[in-house]
Amino acid sequence: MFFHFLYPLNLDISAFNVFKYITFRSIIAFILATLISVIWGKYFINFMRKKQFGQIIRDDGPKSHFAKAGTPTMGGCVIVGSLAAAVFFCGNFHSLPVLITIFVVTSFFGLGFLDDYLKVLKRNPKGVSAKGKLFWQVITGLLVSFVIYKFNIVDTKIYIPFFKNALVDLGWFYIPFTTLVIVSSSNAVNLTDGLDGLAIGPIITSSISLGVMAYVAGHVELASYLFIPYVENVGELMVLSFALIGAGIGFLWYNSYPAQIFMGDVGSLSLGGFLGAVAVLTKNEILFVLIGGIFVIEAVSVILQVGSYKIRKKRIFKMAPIHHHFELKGWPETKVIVRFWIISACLAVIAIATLKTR
Ligand code: 57M
Repeated sequence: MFFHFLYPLNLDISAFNVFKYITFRSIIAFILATLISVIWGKYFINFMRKKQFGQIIRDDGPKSHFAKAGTPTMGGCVIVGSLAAAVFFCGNFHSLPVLITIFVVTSFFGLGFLDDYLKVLKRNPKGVSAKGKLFWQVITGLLVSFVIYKFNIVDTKIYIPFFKNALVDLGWFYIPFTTLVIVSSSNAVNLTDGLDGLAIGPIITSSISLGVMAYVAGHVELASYLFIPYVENVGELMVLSFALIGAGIGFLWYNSYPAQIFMGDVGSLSLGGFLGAVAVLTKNEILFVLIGGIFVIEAVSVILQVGSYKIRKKRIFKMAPIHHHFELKGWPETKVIVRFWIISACLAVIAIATLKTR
């Protein structure tokens, strides 16, 4: 609203000219989202506790998790709600990348909410079937990827870090490729969300990286100077990324060990979709493997574990995803979490550093 209703008044009130700047609106969005999520989080937790809408703990998991039974979940409503409120005030809805990202988050929020609603409120442990979830995600991904391809919002070339020139032009194959990026990102974040703060930490570091990438990719001079693809209006995704950083920090205030709330599928699926969509729209589909490295490691650990068990009838890890492996090795939960955060922060710094190495 600031951009659409206050900035046009800058001829009468010159101070409103600041609302033109992405950086200014990003900082406001960060502050707003942090305040809203910290304040709202407290009331949401109390509400979920009063209603006894708590997490059911599976009995085949680490014994240490049994104590978590009944912890309120669906905290993703607070994260995405705070993100939405901050973007409502600070966003630029003329930006197609912004509208596309909002669509992905909304669709995956709806999927996650339905899954959590069935599991937590209706006490149906199955929730939405795995096939049903994947179908919903793939349809969303294909829709978004087709629009990106059809309206040429980004080019179909794939760029890899350190190299100035494109690796390959995928042509129409860019549609399934970008669908894969968005769907994989959503599911990888979902798998990662298995310890207190383990998912939201890398979501915050990834949002910092992607926010910086969005700003430079949407800036004609900077994009040219750094030899990165320019994408019209993609800089506005910095506002959304900074809003997510704030909403994530506010959520972490409560999700830090011992967690008072979990984000639920409503959070993990939607925020994973956010990261995947922003990675595609900023032309960082490959660099995102580095930026979201923790999510990649977690997802690959599951693929390897399931593959190994199916082929060799033997496990590689004590338990997958890999955070459980370290838990069963005797690492305290907090040590696993903070060490994964450290890796994620290092990957974010390296990713940003690749901007100056093309
Ligand atoms: C998403 N959900 C957590 C919470 C969170 C194929 C297989 C790898 C699938 C995977 C699975 O079920 N993944 C589902 C992970 C769950 O967290 C809830 O789910 C939301 C995220 N979607 O917001 O609402 C549990 O995680 C713990 N938790 C915290 N703090 C948090 O801040 O402690 C979550 C958030 C919560 C809580 O205990 O209940 C989860 O782990 O299910 N399956 C697994 O991850 C299981 N692994 C497994 O079966 N491995 C097998 C094969 C299949 C690879 C093997 O290694 O041989 C593990 N998870 C559970 N039990 N719960 C181990 C068994």
